[in-house]
Amino acid sequence: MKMSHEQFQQQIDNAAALAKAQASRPLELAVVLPTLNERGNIAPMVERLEAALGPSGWEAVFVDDNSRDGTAEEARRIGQTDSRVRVIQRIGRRGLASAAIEGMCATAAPYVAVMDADHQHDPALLLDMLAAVKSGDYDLAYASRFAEGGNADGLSSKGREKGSQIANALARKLTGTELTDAMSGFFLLRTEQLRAQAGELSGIGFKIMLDILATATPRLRVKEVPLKFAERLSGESKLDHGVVLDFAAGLIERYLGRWVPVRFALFGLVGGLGVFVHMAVLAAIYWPDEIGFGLAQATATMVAMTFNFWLNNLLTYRDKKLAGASGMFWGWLKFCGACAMGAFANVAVATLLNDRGFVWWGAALVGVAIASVWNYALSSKFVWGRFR
Ligand SMILES: Nc1nc2c(ncn2[C@@H]2O[C@H](COP(=O)(O)OP(=O)(O)O)[C@@H](O)[C@H]2O)c(=O)[nH]1
Ligand SMILES: [Mg+2]
Repeated sequence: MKMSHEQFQQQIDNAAALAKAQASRPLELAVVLPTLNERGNIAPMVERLEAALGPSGWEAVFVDDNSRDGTAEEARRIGQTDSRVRVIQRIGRRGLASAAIEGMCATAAPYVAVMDADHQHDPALLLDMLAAVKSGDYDLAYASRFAEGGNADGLSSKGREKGSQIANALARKLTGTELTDAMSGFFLLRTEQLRAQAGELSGIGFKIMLDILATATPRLRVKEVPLKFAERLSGESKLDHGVVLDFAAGLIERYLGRWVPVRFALFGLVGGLGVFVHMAVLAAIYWPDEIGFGLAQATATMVAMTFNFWLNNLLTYRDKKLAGASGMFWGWLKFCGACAMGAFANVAVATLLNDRGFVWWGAALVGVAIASVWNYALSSKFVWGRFR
């Protein structure tokens, strides 16, 4: 049957009204996606979000730590024609937890979710999670790989699965809540709740959801939805998941963090171990008749410095870890440079104090303290930080 002009006009009007109604749905949910070299995953992710959440009422906030593969450019390219897509490009910064916090604080949406950008988390779960929190029965909803109906096949190793189990047991103690997957990085809550807690969150190492659950008073009511954890779509994993190590750093941060910055505590710990390494190497290679003290001491110093660099990279700065042969080499060289200056300051100050009549061990300790602070400040800026 042929359509009359009026009918045709009516259809157009209806379609326009529908489009307007959809387009003007107010912003309800922000999905925060921290990214590091995820260029190929951005466009498909936006498509999947649209498929799961509909044409409006949501936005995606990609928080990119200045990825070399042009992830931020790719997100901006999409954002030019799609205002639901936003980008926070962080320069000279690294870290999943702090990226998530910043993204969550950068939206006007009343509900906010955090998920991985590599497609291991299924956006189709977002609506269920949103419904749970909107109902008022729950404060936080999260996707669990180990809940009934979920699976962790996408986990790259058995070791990681084991690590998750240990972490769950610890988390139970910490949060007072039964969680099947405490290390999950896929969760949703009211943005207001997050903002109220933002000042308390550590922003390093510690899995961010766990940090939120552990710091909340009163305790949050948690809804689990089962997640079928998928293989990542493209790119590679950046996190090596010393889950247990992450957890330990988180605990230190939580209980000691208000007195000593955790990084400095870890740096000091590594420095202390370095002294043992130094003495052990010295004792092993120094034979007065064969190798002179100077040479032995220099060798021990190099070994200890290299050991300290390696352990700091693995532990103290695990969230900003240097990788690759050239990254490691330059990092190591700069670390040695920082330590050399620290040693110089150490000797200069200790000598001065000693000359002024300070007891010898007191002078030495002041020298060591100055060198530690100096090395820490220099290496966190130049080796692992802003100016690397
Ligand atoms: N902004 C930011 N994102 C990160 C960082 N490290 C990892 N990510 C992102 O966090 C998500 C999870 O990381 P991934 O490497 O897949 O970890 P895995 O799934 O646990 O192996 C991905 O979207 C990564 O791109 C980081 O230092 N900064
Ligand atoms: Mg992943």
